[in-house]
Amino acid sequence: MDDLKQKYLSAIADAGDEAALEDIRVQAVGKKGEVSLKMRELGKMSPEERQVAGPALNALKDELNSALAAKKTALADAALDERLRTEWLDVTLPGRGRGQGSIHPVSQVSEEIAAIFSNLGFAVAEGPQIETDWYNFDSLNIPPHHPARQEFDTFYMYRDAADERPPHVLRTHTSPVQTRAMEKQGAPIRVIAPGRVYRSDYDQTHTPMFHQVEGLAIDRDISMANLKWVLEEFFAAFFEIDGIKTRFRASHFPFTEPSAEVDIQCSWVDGQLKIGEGDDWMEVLGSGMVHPKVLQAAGVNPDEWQGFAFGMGIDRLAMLKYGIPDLRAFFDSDLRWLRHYGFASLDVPTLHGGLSR
Ligand code: 2NL
Repeated sequence: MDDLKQKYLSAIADAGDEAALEDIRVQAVGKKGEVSLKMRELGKMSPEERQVAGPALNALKDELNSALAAKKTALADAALDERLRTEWLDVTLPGRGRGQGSIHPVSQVSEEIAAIFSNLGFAVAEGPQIETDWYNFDSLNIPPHHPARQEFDTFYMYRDAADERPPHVLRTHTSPVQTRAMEKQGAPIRVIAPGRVYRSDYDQTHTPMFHQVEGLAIDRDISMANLKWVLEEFFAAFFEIDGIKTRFRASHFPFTEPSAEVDIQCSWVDGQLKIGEGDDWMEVLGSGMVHPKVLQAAGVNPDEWQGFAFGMGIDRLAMLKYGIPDLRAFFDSDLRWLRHYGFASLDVPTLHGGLSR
């Protein structure tokens, strides 16, 4: 009986977990366990033998049961200690934050431009980015084989030889939006047309997709004096500089006559550009009085109506306003400038702590 006791006490001491301990309990003191079997043998014993073996077996059973209980408690304590050691949480760590989203600078500048012209009485018009060559060129006094069609580096849509629809292009400017607005609304009209335009060109100052805003004001007696006032109001509001000066230089566009390129006052000091001061000039837009043929093409009688139009690059304006040196930064998914210029919209934290794109 001492052998039995030693065997089970040492097995209990060595049990590594609660499952092993339960196996030992069943083997030792379970219904068909070794101790229980021995107890069943008591009936076959003589009264004298039973008197000694009975209490001894009961004592053994009690001792094993309390050893099992003690070991069970010890194992549970050890398991809890292990969890406390490994499953801790430092509640003083800083949170993950929410990754503040913000608007893309081109979208922001588009909205700023629309708000300023809205205050000047201009509506916002939109139109298709895939245009017929008639709307993109012919209606703007750029006939087939006109050299300007080459200058625009136009993307032509694929067209089957048997296709009877007119040729389509990715619009090279938003002028067709204004032709469509004149067709629909007639004169008088004051609209701006902001949006994406496409030219096959790619370097530090050109991307094949960029953003343009054009403006159009048609009435009975609109002149270039009105154009100059509107543009000076616009630049003063956009760059937040009262009395910013503009300079008009004679130029040529097929869709305007006369035409002018417009510069704004600026200075270059130690390679640093400052808008609205100094005696340098920065070219920012093209403009002019809408060509009679363009009015005619849009169904507006040029003997009755006249007006100005202008076009400028939104991306370039955003670069000037926010000091962004390379146009490609806008569209190359480069996040460095986003953070640098305070537009952190794509800075989303991930579970592994890196930056997601
Ligand atoms: C430039 C030149 C310009 C226009 C765009 C225009 C539109 C209509 C009629 C006449 Cl519907 N003109 N747009 C006029 C002059 C210049 O853009 O260099 N833009 C960046």
